Amino acid sequence: MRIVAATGNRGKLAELSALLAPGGWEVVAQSQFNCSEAPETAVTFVENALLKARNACAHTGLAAIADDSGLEVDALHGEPGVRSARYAGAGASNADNIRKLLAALEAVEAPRRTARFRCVLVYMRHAADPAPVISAGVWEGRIAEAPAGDNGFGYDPVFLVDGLGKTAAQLNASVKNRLSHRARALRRLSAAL
Ligand code: ITT
Repeated sequence: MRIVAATGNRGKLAELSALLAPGGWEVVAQSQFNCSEAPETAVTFVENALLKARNACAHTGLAAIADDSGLEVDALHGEPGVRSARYAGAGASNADNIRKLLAALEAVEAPRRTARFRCVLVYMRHAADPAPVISAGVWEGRIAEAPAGDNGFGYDPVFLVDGLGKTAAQLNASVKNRLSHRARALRRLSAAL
């Protein structure tokens, strides 16, 4: 079974491939079809995921899975949220985004640095699919004072996982793929499928 991953994010692609492989899915990146990335113009995760999945289906003629995700920080009223990838501006690097986040939280003490990753997945059979399958997952934690760890991507080096005393970037891929917001959303998606 082939499915197109409607993402240009290599970290997400690796995780989605690892998570879907045990179910017999072969995940193909949309870039292999020269599919351009859909503009993320909506203000909710679910709408952005629908836009990305529909764009990939339309370009490839195949079923697609899209992931819209982000980091919600309570002391920042849920920011960066749907703007997580471009928190420090269009084309921002992970390091730029982390720097901006740590600066915004400079005066915030550890107990108030609570945060969560949220992931919404959309599975669409074709571009006109009237009933896409949608699932969501969250992963609770806190924002560290400084980055630690080299694994994962995005905000992983500053996301202290509840109960583990480690950042997500200090976990190996198989542990992250058991605990993460993406893993939780994918388990629900598999059940729904
Ligand atoms: P696509 O839209 O092409 O999938 P993107 O990176 O732009 O790639 P999003 O708009 O969904 O994707 O933004 C998600 C951002 O949230 C991502 O770039 C990271 O900064 C952050 N993020 C999401 N999941 C994460 C994870 O597991 N670990 C660390 N950061 C994550």
